[in-house]
Amino acid sequence: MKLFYSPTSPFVRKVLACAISREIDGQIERVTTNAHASPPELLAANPLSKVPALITGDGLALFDSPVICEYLDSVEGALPLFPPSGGPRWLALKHQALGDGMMDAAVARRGEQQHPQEAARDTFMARQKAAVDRSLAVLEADVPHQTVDIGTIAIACALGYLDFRFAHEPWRPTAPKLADWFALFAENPCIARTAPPDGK
Ligand SMILES: N[C@@H](CCC(=O)N[C@@H](CS)C(=O)NCC(=O)O)C(=O)O
Repeated sequence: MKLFYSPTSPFVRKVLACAISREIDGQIERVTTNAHASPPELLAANPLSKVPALITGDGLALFDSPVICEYLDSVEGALPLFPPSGGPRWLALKHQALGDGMMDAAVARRGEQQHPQEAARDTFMARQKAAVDRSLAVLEADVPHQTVDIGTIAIACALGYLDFRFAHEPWRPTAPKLADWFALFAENPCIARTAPPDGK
């Protein structure tokens, strides 16, 4: 399998964390890709020009991290990260949606930071920040379980991205129970081994 990859993307981290958890990361070749430059190989796999995108062993091009992660869940026989049915499934999918949404908001805000300051930009950025702050409050009020599944992986990747790109806005003082959860969860190899690079 071939993964269009960026070491700073939290969505790529989520995909790799799933692969590590399922012990199939050795089957994935990483192709470092600047999605913003829209290289033709990426566009051939993903017309949206985003990473992650995965070419499967059968040559199928898949994109959007939830789709890729669910595909990885079908490879070989390790324990699934998507619970098959019932309450555990809906909770995991809801947590995945929350983690992905936090990453969408934080990535968008980070992108806007590079542009000249103007009222419309500031309104947009404040809206993204509010979405992340509300999500942190929801998670603090109902801290996730420690089981490694698609939901807890997505939330951990979102919190890791806040630490990586918004270290100047510490979230732990207002979410201490979530901070304790993350400290323990981050010891799992799938999170420990996928930390973003220092100082970028
Ligand atoms: N919904 C997508 C989001 C992926 C995404 O936003 N990737 C960013 C990097 S973190 C990207 O490739 N951005 C390039 C662009 O928007 O042009 C997923 O879950 O995979």
